[in-house]
Amino acid sequence: MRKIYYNHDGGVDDLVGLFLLLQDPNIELVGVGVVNGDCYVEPALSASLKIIEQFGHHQMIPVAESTSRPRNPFPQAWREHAFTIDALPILNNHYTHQSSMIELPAHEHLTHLLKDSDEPIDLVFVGPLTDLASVLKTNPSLQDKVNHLYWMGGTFLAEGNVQEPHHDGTAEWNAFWDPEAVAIVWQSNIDITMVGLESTNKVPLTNTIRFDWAQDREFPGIDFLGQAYSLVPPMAFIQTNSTYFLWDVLTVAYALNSNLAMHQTVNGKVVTHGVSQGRTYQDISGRPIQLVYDVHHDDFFEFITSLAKNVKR
Ligand code: AGV
Ligand code: CA
Repeated sequence: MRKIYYNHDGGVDDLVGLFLLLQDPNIELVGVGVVNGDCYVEPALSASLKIIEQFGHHQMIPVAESTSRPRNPFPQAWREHAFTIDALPILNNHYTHQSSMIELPAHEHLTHLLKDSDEPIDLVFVGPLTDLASVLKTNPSLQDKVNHLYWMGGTFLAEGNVQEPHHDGTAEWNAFWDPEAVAIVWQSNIDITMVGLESTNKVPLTNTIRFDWAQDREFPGIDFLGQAYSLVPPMAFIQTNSTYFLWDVLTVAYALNSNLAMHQTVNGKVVTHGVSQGRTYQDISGRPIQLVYDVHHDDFFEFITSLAKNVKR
């Protein structure tokens, strides 16, 4: 069975990504790390445990809290979404606190998982790369235990999604949170698929999608999608700084099914300091990255909807 490790930072789509990984019978989710990034980590951990217990088909999945800290923290308004997800009645009606928290920081937990595994593991990171950078700093040889890294982050477009007063707007947020971590991970020889803004820009949350999910809400998994995404604003008329895309969900879906999107190899570098910090850019001397630059939009939504229907009524 293919092994996947998931490291997320507690946003709405991070938690939906966890939910979807639990619905695929063809993979083994070997561990989860939760970073104090696009969330407050306490409710994000608690919500992760509830999602595993409620929607995890009796899988016991170890969850560890990250000790990673930002160079550039996320806006508070976004981080607060985790409190609401954790409080959703559909995550609290049966909760019995059975899921297990690991007493190690996430990067140490990941170190052990890689060391102890006979076969290489696939990593899915949908927040900053800090925990993986920490693993590689102390145990560089563990890069050989990574089969493939799928990362939601970065962009080679001129425009990123950071709008902060000390920055020029060229970076994507997960790279901006800890640019040095991107540089460290990119120095390794790990095979990297980067789900950049090129493709995630093509899967905004829209009111049509919300409406479709609402029609199917007798399926508990579809109801969960609808409730979770009710916290965030859709693409209605124009894109704003808070417009929500299915960034991490596309990353998870692509890791599970590479037919859903298109990729090409690009040589990339990252800016670690100054007004463009976190910017990823093409450079012939950069390291090869498999960039997911486009997506089969309708196939993607069909894929996640059918996974969500694996939760029994
Ligand atoms: O840059 C995308 C990353 C993804 O991992 N996150 C959200 C996803 O979890 C940061 C982010 C960018 N714009 C946002 C974000 C927004 N409008 N709301 C919340 N988070
Ligand atoms: Ca995220």
